[in-house]
Amino acid sequence: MSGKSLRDTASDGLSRRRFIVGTSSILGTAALAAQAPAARAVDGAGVPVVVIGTGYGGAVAALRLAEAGVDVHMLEMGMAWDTPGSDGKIFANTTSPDARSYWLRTRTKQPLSNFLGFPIDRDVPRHTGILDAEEFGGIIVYQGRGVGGGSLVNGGMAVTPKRENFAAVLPSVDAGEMYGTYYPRANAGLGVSVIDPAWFETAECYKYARVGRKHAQRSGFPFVFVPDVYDWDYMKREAAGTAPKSALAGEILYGNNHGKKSLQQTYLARARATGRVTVSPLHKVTSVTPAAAGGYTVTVDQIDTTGDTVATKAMTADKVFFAAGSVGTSKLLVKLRGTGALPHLNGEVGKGWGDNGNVMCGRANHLWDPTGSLQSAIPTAGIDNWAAGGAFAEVAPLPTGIETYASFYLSITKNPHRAQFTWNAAAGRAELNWQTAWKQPSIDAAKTIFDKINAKEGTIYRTDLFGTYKIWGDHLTYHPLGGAVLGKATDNYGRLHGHPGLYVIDGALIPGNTSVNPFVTITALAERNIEKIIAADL
Ligand code: FAE
Repeated sequence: MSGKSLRDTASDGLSRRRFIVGTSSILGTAALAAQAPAARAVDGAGVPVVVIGTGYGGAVAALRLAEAGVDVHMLEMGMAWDTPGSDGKIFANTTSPDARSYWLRTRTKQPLSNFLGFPIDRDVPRHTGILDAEEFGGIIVYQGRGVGGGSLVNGGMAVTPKRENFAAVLPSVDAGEMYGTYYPRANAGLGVSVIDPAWFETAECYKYARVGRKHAQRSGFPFVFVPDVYDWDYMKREAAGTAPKSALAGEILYGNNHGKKSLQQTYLARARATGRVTVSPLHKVTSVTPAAAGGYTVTVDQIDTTGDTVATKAMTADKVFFAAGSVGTSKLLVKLRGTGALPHLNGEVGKGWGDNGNVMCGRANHLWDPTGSLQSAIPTAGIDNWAAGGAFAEVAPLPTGIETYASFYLSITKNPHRAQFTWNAAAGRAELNWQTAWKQPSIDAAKTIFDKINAKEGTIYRTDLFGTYKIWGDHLTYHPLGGAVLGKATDNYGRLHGHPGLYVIDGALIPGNTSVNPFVTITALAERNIEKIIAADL
């Protein structure tokens, strides 16, 4: 294995002083020492493998490579999220966002921007918080930032798509292998399970889901339980008052302090236990380019918690895995092609990006149909109208702590539009050409469910959640997918065309839609690809 050159352009001492100055106004000095970036983690000479990003794809790659005896260095732009703040908690509550909540914003950008018509966003100190609301021209893409990627902020809904839908999304992948081997492996690795149906029937915190079921079934729609990575026994203890509350305290969007098995508790814990995996948080990769002596030079900015660069480093690695998420990987790759750092990447890089057809809406129920003031923040059920109407709607919580008489839904829909990332050399940034109007097919698909339910129930859409008199949350996605599609920008296992030793292993491989929530598919595909790569390339 080659790789020697690691150059720090700032000393650790300087980095640390600037870090402390930069953050002391935000979280209190006591919490700072422990949250200092692990700068020393990258001061070895070159490494066999660099993994960019610590979400699902990155975590799978790191674990399996380490188990195969390969040393891995993971570079993650977000924080470690392993140290409590001054309130004794690692993560902020959804109802009271603070500095920890948003990635380098001075004002929150909540997915539900309004309630009863009033704006609910508030000022927060600029900080390397956990949720990035990344704004492109026509869409806001929400992403997790930190060690664990999206697993830190997501609802944990762990859905294996129907086999026929998977085959339509990724026809070049052997579905028999996926359903026989890799989906089961991913579900086991992630710790996926289903709610106890008997408990569901009586739990106060799932009244909203039972109302959702009643309305779905009265209109003839299939209603399905959705597996999750939340520890259901823990949630029972929360409900019984014998354990600190997390899902039942409204925690989700800015992290769960208890109960949820994020990647920190599953794949990444196992990866670290091998002793072969090093993780450097607050390290943002800016370039990858062929190294003179073979392998690749990876350039990385070490940042402080205000987002300022405190050091720029270069590592060399024989192999580099892009696992920065659909947006992160796509942005990096189009930049590297556009700037000539990786000149042989093909014309497919940047293409095939989609929003998994995400669209949100709320319904106003009658006063005799309350959805409950206590709502588990972890969704557990969905309405499956994919085959007939192109929509799978999760019955989502509105954990406000008060009775809202609202039913709230995040729909995943069959939306044919695909956008492209390109490198704007003049502006020095990657851009995405998604158009807001492209959400119309998603709205139409969601209406196949909710127009019918409203007609049956004599109810109407809420118009107060996404602005004033605005029904559809059509400005955002939680599920970015594509940009380096399997079999197009890469071969059938994620090897990037044009540059041997570079791999994509995250949601960028999936062409824009999975028909359900995506992370189980991202994990299973990563399991499939890394097995082949370890066998053939290492
Ligand atoms: P991801 O998990 O995004 O990890 C990429 C990592 O790379 C991140 O930690 C980045 O900070 C890091 N990174 C990016 N750029 C760089 C760089 N230049 N240098 C260093 N590090 C970098 O990627 N999916 C479900 O299946 N079920 C759900 O219930 C669900 N709920 C969601 C709720 C919310 C609010 C959000 C935002 C997402 C949700 N998702 C859900 C989507 C899911 O989290 C997402 O598909 C996966 O996290 C994507 O996995 P990747 O490995 O592709």
